[in-house]
Amino acid sequence: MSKSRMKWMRLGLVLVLGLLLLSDAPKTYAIEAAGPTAQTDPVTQTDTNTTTGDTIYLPMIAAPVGQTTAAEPSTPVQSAANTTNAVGIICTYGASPNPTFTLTARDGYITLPDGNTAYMWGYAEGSNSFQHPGPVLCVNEGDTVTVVLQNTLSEDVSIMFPGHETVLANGVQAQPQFDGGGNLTSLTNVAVANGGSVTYSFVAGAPGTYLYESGANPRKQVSMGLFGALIVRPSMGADFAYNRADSRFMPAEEFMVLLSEIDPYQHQAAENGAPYNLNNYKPRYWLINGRGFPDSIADNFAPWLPTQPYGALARVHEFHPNETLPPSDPNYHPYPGMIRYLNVGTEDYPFHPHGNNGLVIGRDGRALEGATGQDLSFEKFDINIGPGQTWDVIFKWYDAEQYNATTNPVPVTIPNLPNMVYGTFYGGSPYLGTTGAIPTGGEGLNQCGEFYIISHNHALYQITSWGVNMTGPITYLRVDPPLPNNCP
Ligand SMILES: [Cu+2]
Repeated sequence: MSKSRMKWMRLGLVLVLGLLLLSDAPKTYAIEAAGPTAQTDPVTQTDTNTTTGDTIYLPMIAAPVGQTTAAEPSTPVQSAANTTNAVGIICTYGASPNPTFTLTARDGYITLPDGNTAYMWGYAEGSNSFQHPGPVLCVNEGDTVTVVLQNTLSEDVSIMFPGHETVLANGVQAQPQFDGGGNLTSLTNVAVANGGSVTYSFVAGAPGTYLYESGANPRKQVSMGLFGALIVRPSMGADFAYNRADSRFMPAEEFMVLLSEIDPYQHQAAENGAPYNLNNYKPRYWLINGRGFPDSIADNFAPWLPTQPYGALARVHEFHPNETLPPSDPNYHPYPGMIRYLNVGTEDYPFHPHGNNGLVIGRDGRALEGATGQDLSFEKFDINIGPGQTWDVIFKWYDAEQYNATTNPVPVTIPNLPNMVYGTFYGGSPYLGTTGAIPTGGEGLNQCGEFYIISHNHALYQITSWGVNMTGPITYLRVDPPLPNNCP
């Protein structure tokens, strides 16, 4: 990372922290107390922000997020891990090599950052209640995957598996569906309304990231929420993106950014069974993993978001600064983090992680490599994901300039307190792993001198929830200090 990039990153962090304080952020800030296996009430205190008077939650990240200090062993088959972690992708597994999933199309509601709720349709796991988005299905390359779709909704629904060939429906080749007049009604076989069922099966193909989504009236049904992510793990192991040694990543630092949008009038019409003219389609909300910021940075399974289980906070440790493998220093992480981006909306989402370039290693479920395996990955700052696309990106964060309060201080004068705007997550010191005094009234959500770096859609009109700005598709990269640290 160049010095200038680091400086821009730091400037960006300061600006963002300032913006956060200035923004009229909703009240549910925070990070759940623990994972779902140890749900305790978050600590509450009276909000010191007198403009809202609401109660806020203090962040108490207690659940482990896999702060491993050395290389994870490569596992040839999927483990049952990563189903309850507070941060990172939550996989839904079946039993390899013949995983079977039951997805039930049902309706429900989600909470949006402006306080509204939206009526949604979604794929729930088995007989579970509604969730948004659908479960993240994690399978192994070569698995024969069976997905049983059950339909409780009042119109026919279906599931497509783009990127996979030879999908069967009830044992025969899946086919587009037409009505009696020859009009296309679905791109694949359906589960009929009010209790119908269909069973899809396919062999999990090339490793990578895929969408699954309704093929029945998709401009309505996908918009209503009938979608989810499918991850195919390579035979090399669950900590590789592809069957390439250079695609290895830290399993505890694997994240999903599933981007979507909502036109509330379309959803209202669906709820009321009323007609809706798609010429009037106009999204007002944009979401990551089914949540808008600041809910997006809350833990997986945050109890106040019962239908929106997936958080989008990325939490990493420093990559080893000299990049030698195997790692010589167990206090750093030897492999990069990985983000799986998916766009299920109708327009480009130029997602933009501050602080470091990503290395794009795959798109649409295909590794970026030549015919004989040449590495065709490329570095990218703005990750511009087109509708229906998926991008696989690995990234490394390391403290390029090693700033230190005594040995290598930042080469700028820290302004006087009255001239500073403190962000909610600022720890009072610009040095990683160091905390300092924050002014009276500062909310003090920093835990151990960690950094928070914003990531967001850079189409700034999308950074809103129907006019409540600085919400929507925003999340953070949280960088913890090197181990040993005192982070919870
Ligand atoms: Cu930005």
